Amino acid sequence: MASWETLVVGRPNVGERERLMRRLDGVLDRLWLTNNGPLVREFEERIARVAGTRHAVATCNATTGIQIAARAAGIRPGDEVIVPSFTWVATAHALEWIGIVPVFCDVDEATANADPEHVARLIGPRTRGILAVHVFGRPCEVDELTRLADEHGLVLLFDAAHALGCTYRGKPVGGFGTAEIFSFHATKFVNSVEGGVIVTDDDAYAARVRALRNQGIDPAGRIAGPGTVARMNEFCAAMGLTSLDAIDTIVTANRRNHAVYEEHLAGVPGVTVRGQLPGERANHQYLVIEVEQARAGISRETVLEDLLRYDVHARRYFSPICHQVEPYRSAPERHVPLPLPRAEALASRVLSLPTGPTVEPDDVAAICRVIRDSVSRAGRRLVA
Ligand code: T4K
Repeated sequence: MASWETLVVGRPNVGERERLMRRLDGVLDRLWLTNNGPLVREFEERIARVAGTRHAVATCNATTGIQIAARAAGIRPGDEVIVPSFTWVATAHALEWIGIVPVFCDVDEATANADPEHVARLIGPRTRGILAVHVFGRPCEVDELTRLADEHGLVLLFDAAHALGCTYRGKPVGGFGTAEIFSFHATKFVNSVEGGVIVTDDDAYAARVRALRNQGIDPAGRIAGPGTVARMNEFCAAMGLTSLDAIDTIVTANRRNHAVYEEHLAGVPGVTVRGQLPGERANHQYLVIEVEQARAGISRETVLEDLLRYDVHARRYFSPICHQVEPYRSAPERHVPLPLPRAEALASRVLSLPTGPTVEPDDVAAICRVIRDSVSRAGRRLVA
């Protein structure tokens, strides 16, 4: 059983430490630290293989990756892009920071993903794109969103921060829309400390992305226009490769933990474990439960506090959601033209619990006992 200090959502998966050290030694021997070094190129090649795409371009993080992906697709300041509110705020902030206006859509509570019908209702004269999110690694309604984007001439991007290694209709996430963006932040199941990767099948687009990432310098070494500095460095790539080497072990542990959570929380009133898309490959990196207060007799906040008493560090992914925080909350006319009741309801119920290779089935059983006890205490209070 793991020590309680490891029962924390977002514990990084380092992989085999000796491999990491060997890679870091190589970086120091070569004295090639950044600017498209050999480890970054290797990382890009390997991510392109996982995603099944022709190109993968590594960035310093996914947030900057989203910005570059949007700019390379021709989305300009003042343009509107439809984004689900139920996501990490980085999805929206990435756009807002460069003057693109996120307009929030509601989600399907079952999938936690953008509801295409709601997206369709939001398309207006200033809409230039859709940035959908594969929330918790569960692929969103790719076909319907693609159809909508084609019909209205919109750019379609996917924030795939959670979805490395997942599939939609048997095809790896990565090859949909104009581009998809993965995150390799320390808290992701495969991590490069900080990092992102933009994947695409479009050669010309990939060349633009590469230039924008590196001060606008094109593959021929000419300055083709303005760009930013969003390169991944060799130290981050060393971690990314080492963590990626362990991907199968990590996913196996995540899948096992998911099954153990389901087994131990079965029958707890008002508590459900969110599932993945049947028949598709999933990475199970987020273990998310929903606490329905009316049936459980306690709120999600009480469960969170009870877990913390036992040093179990759960997280409210995602709550508050984008349109409930600034600057969006104070400008509903700009960002929230329609009510988002389903995203709000979902946000009030979700709680992410610890998983990953450092979390053993015994730990999961212990965490579930705490939840079960919280709910049954609430039940006894109701009866008394
Ligand atoms: N799109 C989506 C859908 C995303 O979820 C994210 C990021 C992005 C875009 C943007 O990707 P990046 O630009 O970051 O590549 C965390 C992550 O910081 C954030 O990257 C992630 N989503 C989000 C869902 O979770 P916080 O504020 O909860 O992070 P923090 O630092 O409080 O840590 C979370 C947990 O992880 C804690 O329990 C402590 C643990 N932890 C964290 C770090 C950094 C560790 O044990 N070790 C560590 O080194 O946002």
